[in-house]
Formats: sequence, C-alpha cells, structure tokens
Amino acid sequence: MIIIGERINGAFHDIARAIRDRDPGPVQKWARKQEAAGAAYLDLNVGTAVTDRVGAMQWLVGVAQEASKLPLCLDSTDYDAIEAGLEVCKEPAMINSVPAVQEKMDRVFTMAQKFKAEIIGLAMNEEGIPGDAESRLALAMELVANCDDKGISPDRLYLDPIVLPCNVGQAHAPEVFETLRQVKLLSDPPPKTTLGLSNISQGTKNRQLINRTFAVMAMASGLDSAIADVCDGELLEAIATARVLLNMDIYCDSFIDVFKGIG
Ligand code: THG
Repeated sequence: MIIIGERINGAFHDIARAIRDRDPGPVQKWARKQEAAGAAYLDLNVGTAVTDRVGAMQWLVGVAQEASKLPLCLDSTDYDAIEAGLEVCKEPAMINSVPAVQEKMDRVFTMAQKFKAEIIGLAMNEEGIPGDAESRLALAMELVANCDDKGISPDRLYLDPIVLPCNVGQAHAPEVFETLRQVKLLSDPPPKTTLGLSNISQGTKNRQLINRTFAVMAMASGLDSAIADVCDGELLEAIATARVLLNMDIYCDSFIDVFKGIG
C-alpha cells in the first residue's frame, strides 16, 4: 500500500500558522516524521485560508524538499498553484487532483505530460459527487480516456472514488468499495486507486478505529494507495495484517515489525 502522508495540510493549525509566518519548522518536522513512519509521498496542501496560493505552494515545496527526499503530491484545486509547485519540484511529483471536467482534464493532463507527473483523478464533475458506483465509474472512464488521449499510461492515473464522512454520507462507503473493484476493469494496464482515508471519520468519535477498519475493507476491494495518517501505528498494523490476509506478503511471525522496517 502506497501511503501519501496527509499531515502537511493547512487544515491543521500548526501548518496553517507555519504557512502564514513562513516558518519552515513545523513543515520540516512533519516531512521527516512522515518519511520515518513509512510514507511514500508527502501531500502538500496550503489550506483554504491562504490568499496567495501560488506563493504558498512554492514555499511549501521548497521547505519540504530541504527536509525529505520523498516525492511530493501537490494538493490544490488551484492549477496555477500546482504548476508553480511543479516548476520547483526536484523529482517528478503527483498532481492532486483533477475531476472529470473537460477543461480541467485538458489543463491537468497537459501539465502532467510536461512535468512527467502522476495524476489523481476524482470521480466527480461539475454536478458533484455521484451517489452510486455506476455513475462514479462513468466518470472514471472519462478520466482514463482523457489520460490515454494525452499519451499518458493509465497506470500513472490514481482513481479516487471520493470518500465522504460516514456520519453524513453513510450510504457512500459501499459504493466506494464497488467502484474500487470495478475500476480495475476499465483499462489494461488498469488505473491505480487512492482515496482520502481520514475523510471517512471527519466529525466522528473514535476516528482511528473507523479509519483502520475502512482501510482494510478498501484494500480487500483493491485499494492501491491512500492519503492517510502514516503516523498512526495501529493503522499501519492493520494494513500490514490485511496485506498478509490478502496474500500480498508472505506470513512470518514478526510480519508487523517487518512491515515497519524494524524487524
Ligand atoms: N482525495 C484527494 N485528496 C484529498 C482528499 C481526498 N486531500 C485532502 C483530504 N481529502 C485528505 N487529507 C486529509 C487531511 C486531514 C484530514 C482529513 C483528510 C482531517 N483533518 C482534521 C479534521 O478535519 O478534523 C483537521 C483538524 C485537526 O485535526 O487539527 O481529518 O479525499 N485526492
């Protein structure tokens, strides 16, 4: 499972303050901490309070790269900010994200081609997030087709079925699992899959239990990657166990330690 560390996001107060004051400390602390915990990418999101998203994203990319060699996942709906970030990325990055809206797909897939970036495609369009798997898959198909049109291999696209908090959108979770299963049939090679894991528990009690239960269920449906709290040790243990039970890793008595790189 490819984990994209979620923590460098202006939704968290320490990161919002760091961006406002241009204080690299908290950003670099979380970059190092998430890398040590096993993240494969670092998500960078400037948050909603920022007015200069272009400047903020470029600053975040610069300071994150000083602390970690991990590839970056530039998370914004502002494509000028993403492009400015890509220009200062030392390694190929991931663009997070593009919905199935034609002019946005045109811009993002062209940008991805230019910067050799991977792309997260959202199963939504200008009408919002569909309620059922079938409509999510129709949007996923548009994303795959547009990716292909631009000469980008579909396995560089991470399909995100979009997860809503289970306390307000409980009916969505089974549709997300069904989308994850069927999206693999859309092309050869198939697109990869990802989701914002912590979305599922926003505003709920017992968040970590909901997150890790959702993670293993999604893995059983074919989830390849997640934007997640990589510093949650019990989440990593659940993921390691699911990998063994799905026969993705060979069982050994210390499999959890091995997964964490300490055994
Ligand atoms: N899909 C894609 N990208 C995404 C998401 C997605 N990026 C953003 C988000 N969703 C994933 N990242 C987070 C980061 C933080 C939280 C949830 C998802 C979170 N934040 C606390 C909260 O809202 O309660 C913030 C406050 C705090 O704890 O201080 O839960 O779905 N492609």
